[in-house]
Amino acid sequence: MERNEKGEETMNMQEKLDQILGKEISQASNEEIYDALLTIVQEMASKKERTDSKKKLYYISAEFLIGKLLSNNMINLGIYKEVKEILEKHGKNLSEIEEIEPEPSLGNGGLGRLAACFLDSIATLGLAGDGVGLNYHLGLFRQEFKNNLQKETPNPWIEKKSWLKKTDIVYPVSFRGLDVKARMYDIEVTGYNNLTNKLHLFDLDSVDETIVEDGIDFDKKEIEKNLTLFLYPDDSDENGRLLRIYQQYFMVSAGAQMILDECVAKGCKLYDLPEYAVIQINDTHPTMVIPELIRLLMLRGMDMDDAVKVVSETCAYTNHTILAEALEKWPVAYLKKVVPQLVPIIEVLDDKVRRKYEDESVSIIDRNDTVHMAHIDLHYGFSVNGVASLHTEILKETELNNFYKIYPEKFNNKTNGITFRRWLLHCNPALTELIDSLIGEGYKKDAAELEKLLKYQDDEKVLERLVKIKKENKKALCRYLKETQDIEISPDTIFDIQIKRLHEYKRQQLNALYIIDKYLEIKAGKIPAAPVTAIFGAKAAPAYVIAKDIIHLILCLQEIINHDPDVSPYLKVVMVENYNVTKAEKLIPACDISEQISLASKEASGTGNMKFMLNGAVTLGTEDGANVEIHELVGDDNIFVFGASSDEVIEHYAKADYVSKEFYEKNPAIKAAVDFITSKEVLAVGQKENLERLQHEIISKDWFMTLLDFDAYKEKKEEALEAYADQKAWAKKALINIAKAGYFSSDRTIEEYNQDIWKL
Ligand code: GPQ
Repeated sequence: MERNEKGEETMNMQEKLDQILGKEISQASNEEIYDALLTIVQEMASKKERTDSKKKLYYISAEFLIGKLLSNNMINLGIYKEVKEILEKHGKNLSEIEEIEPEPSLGNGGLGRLAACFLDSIATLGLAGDGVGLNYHLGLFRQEFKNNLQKETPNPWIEKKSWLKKTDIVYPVSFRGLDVKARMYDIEVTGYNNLTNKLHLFDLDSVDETIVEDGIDFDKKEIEKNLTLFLYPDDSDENGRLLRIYQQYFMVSAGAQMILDECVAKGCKLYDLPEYAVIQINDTHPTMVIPELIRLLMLRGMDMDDAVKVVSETCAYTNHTILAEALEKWPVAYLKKVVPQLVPIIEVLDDKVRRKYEDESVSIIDRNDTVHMAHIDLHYGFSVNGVASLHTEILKETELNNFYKIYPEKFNNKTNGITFRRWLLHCNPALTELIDSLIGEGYKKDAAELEKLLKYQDDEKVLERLVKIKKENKKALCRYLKETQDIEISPDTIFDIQIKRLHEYKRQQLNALYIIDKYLEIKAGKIPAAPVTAIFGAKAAPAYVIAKDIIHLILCLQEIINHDPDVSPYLKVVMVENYNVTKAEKLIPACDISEQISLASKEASGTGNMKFMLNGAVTLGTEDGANVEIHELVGDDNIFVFGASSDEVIEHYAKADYVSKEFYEKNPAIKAAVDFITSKEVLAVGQKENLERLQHEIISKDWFMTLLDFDAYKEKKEEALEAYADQKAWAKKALINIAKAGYFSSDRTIEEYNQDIWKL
């Protein structure tokens, strides 16, 4: 026994583990050890809960892509090393224990992962800020590959013993003709050497997983049984879209009631709500929180004008996209079917706007009786921010220009960031150790200190160590891919990685066309100087047909190329199955070239780009999203930039003058690559319908201008591959990328949110 500051007897870690296990560590199974560690971490975390804050942030989001929590929490609580050593002493391996934890499936992509990084940084900075979301039982979906196609299956992740703590807190939520109860579950969010906040996830006791059959199909009308089954249920039919409204309202109504309760419990008079709460609305999924809060305040006796004022001073909105199809719009008729109580409020909000502004484009309800959710946020929130400086500029000057003219003071930029605890300390311990040995550990709290690494940019010993660490990480990835997918690749090839949601604007198809071009060159006898392994990971939304066709093409290329003895020594293709946070943590540290090739102007920020940079990969990218800021930070010599600029792209759209067919017909390399999609080689392993559809899309539409950038991409990629041959010069680029990555710590981003928006 040891004694704490108060002189009480406390158990050390070893004693705690022994006590919970009731046996020697060496005699316990990995499952038992995992359970015991979970108990210890939860107990430690809950002791650090903060209780003293007046004002609190509520980050409300449909997604929280939090990843596995055990190691991250142990790092944040400062017990990781100790536990690892104790386990090793007893013949146990922490990474094997980590394998046991299921990854929570509560998010889809960058938006959800950003929310998770933000929660980590909020707690790390000691700010009072909780997440509010939904507890999806079957998650997004699990991706499986069959016959070179994506198949979706449920992804159940909640186990008997998990990070979720069931609470007794229950809020009534009413839909048209249906009253339900929202139960709150909590996950503790530990800060690095700091306090603990919470992620509140609402759920319905009556949800029934057994109604799911045949992949991820289920009866969309059985709301009491299906409400929190899946994140983003298929919305290609009306019932699917209605279900999304049910989910969104369930989340915001329960969330709003919780927020009001917490504030009142702290002594808040409802007119003073903005002094107690600030609500950050993460894209438009939670937008209904605005009319719902107004409704709840009116129920508690406030008149509407006052309620509107109070809510407008409490809510702030983050925009994550300029893609028109991603900005949510709900027909009034749908809202009437699900949440009729909100419709009169939204109508008054619209009316107020119409009285003030003649410009129809800023109205909330349009001529087709459709509600533009973002417009509610823009008029009735006090802040609107983009997520990278280019993105915010495009919002101000183009996409939301009409709103910018009305409310210039509301617009601000908050360039995204990532938590270095997960994306360096945990996922790349060897690199972390090297950095510690060179510049000390100060960078773990102040990421800007990474710049101290710059003085080693010509230090051969340091550069050699960097190269060695990368090589070891690549070997580890090779072992992992062999074990999980029985794919064999060589760590002596260049690892070129594109991992992100599958979307046409992200242009995985451009990468695929390059791979075809390379394949054809090798077949024609042009042997590349350096062998490359092209690695992808991506899920496509189940109803997004072309995205699934692109996955199909990549899987076909994987089969053809990897089995072709003429080609595979120089080129291999890997599509990682069921890409998720856990897999990202293995892929990113092993990457040489980071593919960030979205059509300029379309990627709001990107955050994978930052994770790769931090782990010493060099970006091959367009001037899009946060790539622009990466470029500015590392300089021309340490990034490979190509392609049309966002201004050019915006002009092409304005003039509608991009014709993909002209590129296809005039450029023989493009024509050969596009034709190959339906060649006999690909048809031998693929589906005619899918491949023809994709090919037709590229030739006749190509909305995201893949062919426009093909030549520039190919040229730049060749340049990058050649540059790789000079290992020392490459390592220097890697080192400069790491040193300059400090700006992209989410601690910096959160400090800015707090200073400019939240003011906690
Ligand atoms: N993002 Cl609107 C998503 O992941 N999902 C979405 O529904 C929307 C945006 C991403 C966006 O594409 C990335 O560029 C950003 O880096 C990320 O949000 C976080 O801001």
